[in-house]
Amino acid sequence: VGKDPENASDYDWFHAVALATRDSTIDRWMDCTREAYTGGQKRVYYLSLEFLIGRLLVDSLSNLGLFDVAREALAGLDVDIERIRLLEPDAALGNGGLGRLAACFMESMATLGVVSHGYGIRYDHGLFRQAIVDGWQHEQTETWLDFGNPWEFERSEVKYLIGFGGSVTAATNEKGEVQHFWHWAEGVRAIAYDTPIVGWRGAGVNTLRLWRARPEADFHLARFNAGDHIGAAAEEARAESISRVLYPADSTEAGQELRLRQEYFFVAASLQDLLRRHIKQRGSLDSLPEYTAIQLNDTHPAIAVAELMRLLVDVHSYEWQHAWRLTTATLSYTNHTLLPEALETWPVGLMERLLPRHMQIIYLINAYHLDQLRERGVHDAELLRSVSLIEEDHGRRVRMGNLAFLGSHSTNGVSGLHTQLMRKTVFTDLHSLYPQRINSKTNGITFRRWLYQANPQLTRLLVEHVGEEVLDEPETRLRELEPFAEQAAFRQRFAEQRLANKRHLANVIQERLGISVDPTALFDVHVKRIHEYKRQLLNLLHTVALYQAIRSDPGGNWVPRVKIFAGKAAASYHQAKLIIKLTNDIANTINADPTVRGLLKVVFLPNYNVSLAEDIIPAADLSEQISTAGLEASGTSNM
Ligand code: 26Q
Repeated sequence: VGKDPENASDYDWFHAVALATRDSTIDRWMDCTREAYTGGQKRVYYLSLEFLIGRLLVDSLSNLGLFDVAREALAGLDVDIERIRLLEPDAALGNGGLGRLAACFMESMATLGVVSHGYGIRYDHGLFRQAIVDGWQHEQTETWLDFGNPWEFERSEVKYLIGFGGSVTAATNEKGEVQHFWHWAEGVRAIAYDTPIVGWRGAGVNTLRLWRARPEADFHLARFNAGDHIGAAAEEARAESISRVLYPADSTEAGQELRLRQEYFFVAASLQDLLRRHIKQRGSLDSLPEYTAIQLNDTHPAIAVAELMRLLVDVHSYEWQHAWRLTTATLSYTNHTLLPEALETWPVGLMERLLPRHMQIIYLINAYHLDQLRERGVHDAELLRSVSLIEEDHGRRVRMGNLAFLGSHSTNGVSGLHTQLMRKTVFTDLHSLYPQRINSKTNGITFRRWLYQANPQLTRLLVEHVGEEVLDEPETRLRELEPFAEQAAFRQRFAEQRLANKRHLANVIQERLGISVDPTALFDVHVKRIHEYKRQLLNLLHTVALYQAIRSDPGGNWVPRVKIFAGKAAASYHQAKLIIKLTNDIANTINADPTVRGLLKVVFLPNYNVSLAEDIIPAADLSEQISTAGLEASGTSNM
């Protein structure tokens, strides 16, 4: 990094270690990329508006088996890796579970040797930083890129032009076929930024490709040269606003135009990119579904259905039915919620203005779909209305869930119960028409981050008792731990390890809040986005009830307990913000009351993120998973 060791700041050290680590992933990464081109493997493309990655230094070092080497090398230079690693900002390009799942899948696929690419947006600003002032949540801009991002490679040469607005014309070609031309009014450039994702023991290295929006250069320059400097700057700002900031809501707000522009922007860039790769490797798009699986992370990328149809029909001249077969055989859709307010719909008017050709294609998909049903003898008007892509009741809107379902060959829920409820509620009618389509894929987490890295002491205990193999085959080997449950010596070690994790969290609480908590108390943990259906309020009622019970019987046989809360509220979600304020007020009252004598403490740890989760979760004695039955699709912090 161009500094003498004597003058290097801790930050320089972090940067140097990160660059050295990145360097040792490159050879494997290039190998994997080359193998993917020569091999016959199917590629997985994970399209997601969110990747909630957290820090990468320890993740990469530990998966490469270089953590101890790095620690010793740094110690020889008088640098403590434990201090350095804390300087890395979290990559917080996600809101919660859905984004974290995407990040876990990327690492997991690299570990399993699945050839995969994540596609998303390189937001300048990730999820807001949460500050607590007088008990209230304040949102602060998150600036993860301020000191540069050592993990990414800017690929200036990988860029695509993405169109918006304008109009559509049709013409008959020499073969007598009608061809459509979309004359878009506004072009935005998508530039690729690649981050290598290393799998366990460096087995595979896959690519997370995030798109940044830039103005279309020539257009912009022409304006500038003509003397319209303000106009040129406005043009630039308008284009770049697309990748400026993550939408900080975890359930749908009123459909905002910028959100739709984000969705189309990254879908269009990703599809152009993966089709180009497929044609280069396989010659023609006829074999697309054989070699390509595109997974839609919720409906956020569902416009991919219409965009893939547009590319196949308008650009690659496929006949409609053939294009539809290729599209549905390539796409799959994961649903993460049944909450009616969280099901995405877009006003037809907005769609027509921003994506006129896509709106035509959606109408056509709908017409073929409804015709086909009538041919199959389905005439029930109510049923046809409910499976239509267009909602007619509250102003006409495009239903993105129905579009994603129809445009894919597989639609999955994220737990057994959630999948069953998809069949019984939101997708009943579509399910009755396509009974094979809905299936269940229970969520998981990567053991590498959430066990080996976040809980090294427990990992050591596992390795000592069932052997090193547990790290490679935890699904089968963890079973071998069972007999030790009865062994006093093992239980002693287990208890010590737990206490160490709780001491660490107690230190974090002391540092951040100035509150001292007893590490031997029961740590009762409720951490996740703040939402009424997740029922933090119910837990607060329990907290107050416990407080009153202790006050009325201070000499009772109480188990000392610390209630630990953390989580962000969407900036516009008034009720959720009020729940944060209530938590802090209850904490202040209880923590200041000498009659409870520390038998009960309440803390709200600000700015819950992946790194804080890594400190809290391994220290939980009790993990509160009390969402209203049937409303939590899966939950992953429970894992
Ligand atoms: C949509 C439109 C406009 C603005 C925001 C959104 C939006 C953004 C994020 C809607 C939903 C989300 C995130 C949802 C989410 O995180 N769901 C969680 O997914 C986890 C992984 O499957 C499950 O474990 C959780 O149960 C589910 O709540």
